[in-house]
Amino acid sequence: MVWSRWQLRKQRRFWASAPKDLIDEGTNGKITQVELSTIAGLNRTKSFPMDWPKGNGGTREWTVFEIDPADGNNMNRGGPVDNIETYAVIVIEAPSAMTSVMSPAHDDHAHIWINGEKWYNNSVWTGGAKTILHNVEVELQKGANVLLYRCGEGGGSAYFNLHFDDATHDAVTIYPKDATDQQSFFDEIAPLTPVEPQGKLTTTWADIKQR
Ligand SMILES: [Ca+2]
Ligand SMILES: [Ca+2]
Repeated sequence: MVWSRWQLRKQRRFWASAPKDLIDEGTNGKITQVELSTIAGLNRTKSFPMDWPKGNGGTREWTVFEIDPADGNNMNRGGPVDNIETYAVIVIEAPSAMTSVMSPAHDDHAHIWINGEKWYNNSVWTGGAKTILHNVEVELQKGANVLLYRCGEGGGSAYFNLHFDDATHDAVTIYPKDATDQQSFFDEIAPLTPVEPQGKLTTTWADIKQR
């Protein structure tokens, strides 16, 4: 699976930062993380860099990056290895509205938004690379669905990944597809039809409780 992503260093651990909107902070209010999980918000990232204060990891503009699903440290890309948060985005082009089963595996606190709605919030490590503990039904709409995956890494391994059920993978096209950088990613999603706005603010569909 290919991801475009930000990797952000934090000064505090994820349990303190999870309630914070680091996209809002990193862009000085230009965009929120909820807005980033929409085509309109994603397109707005063309026009400004992420600009962090000193001691917070510096500027970290996003790029296209393919994670290795078998690598338990696939969040690490040459930056700090602990106390970081990563934001990753994919665009899922669906031929029709569909109910899909989403299966994330991840480190220490994961949040997933689709089309401006929060579908997943789990503060507990799922146990290792490719280890799935939660299969979550999500609604994809006809057109270009945006999925935003935020993952906090507190220590040890630093992992995130997800897959959908086979029927979904057979039906949809996931972007980045052939893109290798920001420009080619925007070029390949430009012809896609955005999903219809849902007309409601973020709702947390599933709050996964500690087992
Ligand atoms: Ca680590
Ligand atoms: Ca960890």
